[in-house]
Amino acid sequence: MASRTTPSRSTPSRSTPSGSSSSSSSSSISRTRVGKYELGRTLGEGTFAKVKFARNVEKGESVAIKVIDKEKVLKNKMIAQIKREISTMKLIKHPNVIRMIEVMASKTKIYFVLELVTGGELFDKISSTGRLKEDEARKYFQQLINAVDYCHSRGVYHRDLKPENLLLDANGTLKVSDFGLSALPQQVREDGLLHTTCGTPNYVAPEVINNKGYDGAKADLWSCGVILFVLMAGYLPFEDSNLTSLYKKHNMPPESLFFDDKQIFKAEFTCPPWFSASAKKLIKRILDPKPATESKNLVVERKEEEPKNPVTMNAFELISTSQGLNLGSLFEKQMGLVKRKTRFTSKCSANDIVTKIEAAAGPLGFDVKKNNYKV
Ligand code: PIT
Repeated sequence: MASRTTPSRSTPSRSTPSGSSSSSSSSSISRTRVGKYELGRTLGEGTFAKVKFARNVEKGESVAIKVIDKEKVLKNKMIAQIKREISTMKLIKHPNVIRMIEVMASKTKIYFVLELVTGGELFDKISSTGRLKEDEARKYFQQLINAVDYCHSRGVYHRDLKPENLLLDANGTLKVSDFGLSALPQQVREDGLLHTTCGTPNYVAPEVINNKGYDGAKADLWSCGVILFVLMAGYLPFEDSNLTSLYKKHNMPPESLFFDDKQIFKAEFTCPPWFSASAKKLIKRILDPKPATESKNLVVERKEEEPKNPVTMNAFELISTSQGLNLGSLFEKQMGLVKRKTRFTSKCSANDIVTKIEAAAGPLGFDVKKNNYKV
């Protein structure tokens, strides 16, 4: 079932920045200024954004700036996604995740100022050398797991982990990038699961493809398993054409491709002979198409259906809902789509606030109903 071809890139490529601002080519580089940043050459390009090399002219520091076209965002109804990407990146500060320095906006563009890394993509390591030795793959895998574990501990699920989104800095340290498809706890439905199908087919867990909801942490872990396989094998564990076209072609629920013995495709793969016994064992445990099997061995955190405590917000979440710093203001004037809400904050406990609202509402003739701290 394994594909013998080198995994193909699923997103437009990024070029490796030279690191210096390259005075020799200064005449051919446009000198656009965005605030205190002078934009340089393009490091990578996607459908909705470009990542550019830039220099902070006040501090002399080099950064990467992701330039997003507002019109494309509006046309493609991606406002929520961009907001989520910003909230996510602000929450995450980890040595193995690209750091967001600041966000700016002009009339037509949104700018994410990001940590500059100059070592290219992990993907390039496999395509240039075919595959990695187990020791090297282990080093990157450990860094990846550290980053993913940290993100999960903050309630952030990446949902599009693949070698192209793993960048390397000048010292070869792995940095996870591209949180454009990431999910935050707010997206978890009442069943405690995520429901949006996203990611890149080759790296996506079976339960993400079926529409019944999935655990974001387990889905990311599946992608890590595929990444480890690809790093050490030099090819994908699951055939691309099987995954992408089979469930479309047969017009059947994707999960049946994985769970029914009689179906053409199961999540079966064979480890190449050069994998060590322990690597095989680890990958087989991670690439288990039935995450419930895994749960027998692991403690799984379940979301309470009825929250016992009122919803709490951390500083970043609070900031992202406040008018002054709300990203809605990046869009609001043009679109009038972002709803204005008035929020009050209080130092009193939730119970005190509820009691006071009850006391005030009763004499005004209101029939007060309470449910999970909503009044
Ligand atoms: C670099 C160099 C480079 C690309 C990037 C950063 C991109 C980083 C990035 C992009 C995202 C995101 C987080 C980080 O959500 O070639 O220093 O969309």
